[in-house]
Amino acid sequence: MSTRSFVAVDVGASSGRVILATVSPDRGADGGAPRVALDVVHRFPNGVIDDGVDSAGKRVLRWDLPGIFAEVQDGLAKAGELAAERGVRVESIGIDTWAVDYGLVDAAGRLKEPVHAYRDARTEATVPVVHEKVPPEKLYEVTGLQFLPFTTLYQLAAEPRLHGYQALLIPDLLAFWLTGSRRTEETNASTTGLLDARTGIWSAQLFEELGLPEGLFPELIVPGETYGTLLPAVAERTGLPPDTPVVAVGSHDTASAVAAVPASEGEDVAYISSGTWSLVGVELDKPVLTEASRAANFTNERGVDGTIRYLRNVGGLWLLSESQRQWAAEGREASLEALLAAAAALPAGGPQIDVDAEEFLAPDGMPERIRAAAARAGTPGGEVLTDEPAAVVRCILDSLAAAYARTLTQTAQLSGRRPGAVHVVGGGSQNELLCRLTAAATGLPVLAGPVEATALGNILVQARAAGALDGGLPALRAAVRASVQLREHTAAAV
Ligand code: ADP
Ligand code: LRH
Repeated sequence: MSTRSFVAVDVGASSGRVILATVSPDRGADGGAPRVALDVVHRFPNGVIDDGVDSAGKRVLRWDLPGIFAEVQDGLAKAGELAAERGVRVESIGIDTWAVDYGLVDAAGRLKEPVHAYRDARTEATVPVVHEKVPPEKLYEVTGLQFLPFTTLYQLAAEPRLHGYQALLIPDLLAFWLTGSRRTEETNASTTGLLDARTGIWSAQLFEELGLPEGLFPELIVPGETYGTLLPAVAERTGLPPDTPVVAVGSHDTASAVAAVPASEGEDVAYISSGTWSLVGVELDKPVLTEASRAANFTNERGVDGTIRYLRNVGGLWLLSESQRQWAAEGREASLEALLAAAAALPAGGPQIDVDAEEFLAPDGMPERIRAAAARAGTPGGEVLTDEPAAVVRCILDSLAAAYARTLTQTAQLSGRRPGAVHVVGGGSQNELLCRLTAAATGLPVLAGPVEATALGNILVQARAAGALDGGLPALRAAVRASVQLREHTAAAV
């Protein structure tokens, strides 16, 4: 059987990539699972943009969506060129990005204003306003979503005007610009705080109680369905045929990453999706909506094939990348490789911080904020966190590993699942020191990889929709296992 080609557009908070993937349905002599090979044809940096202060003196942070869309089209053009060189056709395109953010689009399709980034301070004022209308206990009962101050519903409450506009989540906005079709992909819709966790559809009751216009979001679309085909201008700019479909995938990047966690069939799917955030949890088939779950701030986000991603947002490598940005600006050592080597040489048992604290959400001055938090937390031996970059890095990684261990223990208590290993996927799976510290803190074997889990999950859902492979998530995961090499870290090896 011949190979099949698909394109993944995967845009994270720190970088984006466009990937041409080859799926080989031919199971070969060993009768194994289909294999996927990825070619990253285009990479580009991403990050929040400082847009000054608003009338209340609050910092305004945005994303450059037109810039991202230009990069996406450049990537699609490169993918088309590589496919042409190989004499293959791009069968479809899938898009995933970070969650919760949206653009407001008018009837003519124009953006009301540049898109706000979720780290923007505007929701500080609106969280209490929303909770006044619907108390947090009630929100949890309906949506099963953890409290994060930047969840879409708090952002929408900051909008001076919604009538006459539709809210398009970021992957849906990119799909709209590619195809002209307006839809809301289900896994990402589940991060808005407006979807009913039990039914998987918009909660009419919450819309009413929060005074949100009906039809604010376009109709839902589930992974595997098609948004539409390329607009003529996009086909012209990218060189791809106009009949190329854009297929919905787990458009919330974490949903695509979890779909590609290389767990074996029958194994509990326990994961740390490690990038800007660390998403720590398990896959379930039903939400957990208990008061204990709410108190522990666990979320029930929707995954591919109607699964539940039962997890917590734990602080992530944002703390490290923001610190690196600061050190680079000061002319100090900022290379990841050098910092990690120096941090690995430091002794265990140093100062730790609460990586989940809201004080780390905003950009700028990260090392100083970390040192201040470490001083407040203190250590039994009275050690002080110096301003040496290596010491700060070690503090971040020790604190992340400890938070992962706490969260996995809680996951087991709240969900009743007791996984025998934890899979670390995403960019952070390359961080050997963090993987080793995680194995030591959790006492579980850590299986690291794939780095590009999100893109793999994106591709596999498209491949299945095109009939290039079949089966449920276990079949998709078998294809991941057949395609990548995992690295195992055990507590004993630390
Ligand atoms: P996002 O999708 O949120 O933008 P990624 O999954 O791309 O995040 O992960 C980005 C993070 O991965 C970086 O902040 C960095 O800390 C980590 N990372 C990337 N490359 C390496 C590497 N070679 N070694 C260790 N860590 C790495
Ligand atoms: C990770 C992620 C996470 C969300 C956050 C906004 O990229 O999508 O799952 O909570 O970004």
